[in-house]
Amino acid sequence: MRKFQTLVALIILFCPFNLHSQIITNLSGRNTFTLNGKWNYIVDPYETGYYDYRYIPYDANPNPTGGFFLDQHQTDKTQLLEYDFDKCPTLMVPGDWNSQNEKLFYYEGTIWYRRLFSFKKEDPGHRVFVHFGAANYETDVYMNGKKLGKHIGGFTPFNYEITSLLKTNGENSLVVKVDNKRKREGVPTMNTDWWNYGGITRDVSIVEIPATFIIDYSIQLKKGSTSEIAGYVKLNGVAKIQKVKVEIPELKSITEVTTDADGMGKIKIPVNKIDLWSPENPKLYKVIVSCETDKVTEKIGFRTIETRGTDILLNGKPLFLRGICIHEENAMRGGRAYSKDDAQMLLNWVKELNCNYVRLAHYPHNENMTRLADEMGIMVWEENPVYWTILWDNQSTYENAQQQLTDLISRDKNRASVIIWSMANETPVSEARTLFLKNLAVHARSIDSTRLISAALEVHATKEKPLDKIVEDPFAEYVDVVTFNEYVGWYDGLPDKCDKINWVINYNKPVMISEFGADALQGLHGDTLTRWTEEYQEDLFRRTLKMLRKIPQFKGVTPWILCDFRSPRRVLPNIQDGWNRKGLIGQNGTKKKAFYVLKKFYDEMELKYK
Ligand code: GCB
Repeated sequence: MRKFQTLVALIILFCPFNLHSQIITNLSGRNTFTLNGKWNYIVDPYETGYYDYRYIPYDANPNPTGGFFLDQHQTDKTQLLEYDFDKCPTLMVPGDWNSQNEKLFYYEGTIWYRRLFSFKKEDPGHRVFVHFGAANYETDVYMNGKKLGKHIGGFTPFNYEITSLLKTNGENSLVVKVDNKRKREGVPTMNTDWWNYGGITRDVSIVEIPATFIIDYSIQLKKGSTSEIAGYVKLNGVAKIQKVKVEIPELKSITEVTTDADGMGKIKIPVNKIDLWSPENPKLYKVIVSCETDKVTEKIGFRTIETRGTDILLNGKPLFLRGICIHEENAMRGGRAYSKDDAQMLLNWVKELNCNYVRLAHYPHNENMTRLADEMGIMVWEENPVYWTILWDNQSTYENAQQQLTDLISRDKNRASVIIWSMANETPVSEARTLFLKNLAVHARSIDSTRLISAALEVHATKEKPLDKIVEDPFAEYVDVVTFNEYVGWYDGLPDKCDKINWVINYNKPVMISEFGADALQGLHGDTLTRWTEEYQEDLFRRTLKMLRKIPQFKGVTPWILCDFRSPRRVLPNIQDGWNRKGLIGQNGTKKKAFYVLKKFYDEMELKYK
């Protein structure tokens, strides 16, 4: 154990990805060419294209012969080729494979994708990258027969430089192996209560960019300050030492700094009067970041988020977070959500509930969600997929979890809407788990000191006092907001149990409830004691909200969940049929009765905190 602790501490101190991730920030501000659309695919459950018959990866063999699926064409009729992408069917990218082809509905394994494309650079001196919004879970990328790299993690972006491999006259072939097999050492691990959608689930783009370019920047108000914007600009390329300029025209602000030999320039921007971002006023400023060789523009909002005692303060003012949990799924399509339209549909419902906040459970959602949340004035909790029973003692599992968290923070650090990074969900307390989460929290703070840290914890009771619900967790010491899931009235007794609960929460910190709920099949009616009916769910919502108001530090809640969602764990015929039915909105988009109970509660809380 001690050895593991030292190891993790060393990883945190010396890991190179600790500094800044090499993902191109603000892709939408860049010159991109989409590779979305139809991709040919091969289903490869035995990974025949990856391993030879001795189960050695072709990648490990300098002269591979045999089945490696690198998109060769049959030019010599004597050559043995046992695959042919040209004759294969297609899948849409972005999109999960499960909802596109009935035969792939339950598939967990490898699929090879191939996309041909021609690309002419605007400027011959420019560099070119291929960028993936996400692919679940393990992805190997090959361009014109050469391996670009392997990415692990189903919900975060990654990119590779292809400048030297790109044919600017003629066709290029991009081959991508995506494997969504669940793994014991993975993050998440084997067991989750959501569908393990596989495939290239988010946008794929080619990015053309100057030889030395602005790869990353962080531009946010300094923690607790409304008079200083603090951050950095980072260049990538040979001309690392340059004058960098950050302009915010509406504030008449121009700040210049010279980057160092690593391409890094720290920025401090004094501001006089700034219109702060909030749900009531989701103000975004146009920010222009430029250097001698590059320029990029983005809309950024500025706000502060802090805690004081048991309060959460947005721009210095105490608030109540009126939230709802969301999975990255379009319930009506029964597949992963990925588009702007999907995000708009989900966040419109959030607004209808009169929420000012969402919990994006249980993994990083696509970027459309946080960008739209910025515009619509919805605060966001984002979560690392450290869910349930991760291998706490495994070093590579820790590294994987930390990398995913790093990449999430890197992607969304300029989103005013994002106020909380969640380290994990419902993890069983043990020494190794608490150390794992603590190290993640220390890491998150080291790369983003401006936001709050939390995790969805659990609640317990003793045999002697079953009605005393205790929230006590060694990880609570490391969070800004003590947050927990509870299911009194569903997994734990009947709804009237809510009326008898005493809360034992001895933390002088704000407290939020990250989940509560009950399953109801939309359209199924009965009395309040009949499981699966809308009336049961409605009654449970009424009683739970009343119960939670008794917690003195109660500062927010995100009931479980906005929409019904697919889960292979949910097998009850005619009720669940592969769906978790705790949504306030059914699979067909119809609102259940509990939706209106929650809305009424939020209308009241809005008035109370005006
Ligand atoms: C939980 C989990 C969530 C499940 C939910 C349920 O506590 O955090 O992922 O889907 O309960 O419906 O049981």
